[in-house]
Amino acid sequence: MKRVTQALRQCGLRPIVTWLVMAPALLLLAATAAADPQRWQLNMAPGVTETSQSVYGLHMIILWVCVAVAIVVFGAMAYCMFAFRKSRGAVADTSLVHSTPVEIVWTTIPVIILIVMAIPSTRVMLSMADVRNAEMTVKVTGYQWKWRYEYVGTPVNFVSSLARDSDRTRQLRSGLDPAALAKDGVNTYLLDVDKPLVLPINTKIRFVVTADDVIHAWWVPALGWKQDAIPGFVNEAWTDIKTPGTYRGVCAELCGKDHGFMPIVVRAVPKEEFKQWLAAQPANPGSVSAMAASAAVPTPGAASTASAAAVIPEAAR
Ligand SMILES: [Cu+2]
Repeated sequence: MKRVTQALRQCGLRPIVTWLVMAPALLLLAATAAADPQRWQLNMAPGVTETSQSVYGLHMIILWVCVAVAIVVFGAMAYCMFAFRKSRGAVADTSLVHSTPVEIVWTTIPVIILIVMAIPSTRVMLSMADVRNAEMTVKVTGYQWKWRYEYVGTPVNFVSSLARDSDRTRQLRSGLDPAALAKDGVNTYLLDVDKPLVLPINTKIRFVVTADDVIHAWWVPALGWKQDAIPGFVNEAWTDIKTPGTYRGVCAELCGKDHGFMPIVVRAVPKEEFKQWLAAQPANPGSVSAMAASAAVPTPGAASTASAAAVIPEAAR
């Protein structure tokens, strides 16, 4: 090893080699630092949830399998084209045409590769679908062109729509600069809302997702999944956010003229802060889950008049 380092130093290659070793590590670091997608980002970000990180891991495994397959296949093609070229007097070998052993080999190898890839994929997909043992449930309803969030079992529910400053800026000939809406260096133009969805970290949260008019899709890349919001259907998903922060997403199903103007903002906070936030929210007796909650509270009218603290589910306390 010492001799290798010495040789590298002598020929002046040492800094280059150091950079070659360091660059992937730095890139990985940059990717983990930014949970939301960045401009010119080449790879997926690992996200901030268990699911998003397993999806990222899966994506990397499959990527490297594809790279290995590409190297073998294109390498063999390049070698054959060069080594067996006509100018060297090569004659086409017809023994491989309609050859049963060759057919068997090149069918079996891809099948084995696909089976090997299916094992980790199925594991991740099953875990993504497993909404059992959730500590709280949030109902998400898509509307043209906003989202309603209901903290099931509490009287808290509200509508989250595009932030006023983004809305003003997007108007035709508004003359306003979208770049002026950046917050802490993050561009929030069309990616900000009036009321973000606040969630506790380190909590398994189940989502039930539906829509009230047309099909929408609820998507926050940092959480690692998107879920269709379909009128008349209730789809499920879950998340367990590990890192506090603000994560942004958008509606991911073309839903009408303002499809591009119904962003999603998730603010993940420590459990204690979430409890305080939830307790401070005004009760909204108009919602279905609020009515169910008030029915569950023994003192009549308590849920609709008291603050949300009265019916915060046990898990959120
Ligand atoms: Cu939509």
